[in-house]
Amino acid sequence: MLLLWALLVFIHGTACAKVTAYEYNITWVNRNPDGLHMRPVMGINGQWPIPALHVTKGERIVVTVHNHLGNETTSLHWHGLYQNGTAHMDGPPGVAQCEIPPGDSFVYDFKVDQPGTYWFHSHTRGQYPDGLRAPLIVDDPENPFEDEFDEEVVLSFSDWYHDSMVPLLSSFISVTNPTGAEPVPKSALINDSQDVTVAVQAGKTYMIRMIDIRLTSVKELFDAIPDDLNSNVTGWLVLDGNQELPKPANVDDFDPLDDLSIQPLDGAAVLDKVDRTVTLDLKMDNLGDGAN
Ligand SMILES: [Cu+2]
Repeated sequence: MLLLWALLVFIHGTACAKVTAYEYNITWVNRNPDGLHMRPVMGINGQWPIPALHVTKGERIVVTVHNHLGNETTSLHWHGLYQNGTAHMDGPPGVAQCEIPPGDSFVYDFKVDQPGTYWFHSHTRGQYPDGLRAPLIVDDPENPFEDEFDEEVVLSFSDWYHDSMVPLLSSFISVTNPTGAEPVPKSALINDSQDVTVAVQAGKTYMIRMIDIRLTSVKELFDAIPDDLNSNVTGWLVLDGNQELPKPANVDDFDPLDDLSIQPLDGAAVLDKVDRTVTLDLKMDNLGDGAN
């Protein structure tokens, strides 16, 4: 009997990863991240910007989500995680789970087995541009680049709307919008803010994790761009906090980077020149009811 008990403890002990539990109370909070317009945004535990979730590869996370929004259903999706064997924890309502109704809760419980830079966000309608989103950083206990940097910095980049998504979606998917013109945002944000400063020290090497959490902002996508739209946002790397910050530079045109020119750092072989081209002609057709 003692042997069986010892054996059970052994099996249990080896099968269990480190488990971290979180309680996420989702509520409306009022914020004005671009200094132009106060609006309700979706926060977690009264906080917005929502703090990044830092976990370690191999860890099991148990996130209990309480929907205290009152007027909207919700969900959380763990962007980029494969969810092998835990597809029911992936988040998309109507696909992986039911919506979490107001006043109800849902427990996300899964093992995180991929290191890297991700984010989590609501997967309900257009809810994440209403603020329900945050970086999800999975540390690698065996990071091959561990010795090559001293500290990490997480930066998220986003567009920002002054209207909530419920009215924006109903005017977007509407007979009055037959071309399916996407709503144009009002501002751009870094780390859900416009005055981000990152303290840096000379001689240190930083690994910067960059996350694109915007909804739509590709200039080419918009049918018309208002003249007063400032698509610039500036953040500062600060060496000496006693100095005044320089005025933000206004950039009218960006020099796009050809990402085919980026070389993989992990030594993976670059693919040879293409020897075969497949041409696909795609047409974006809009239906008469404005839905595309
Ligand atoms: Cu996503």
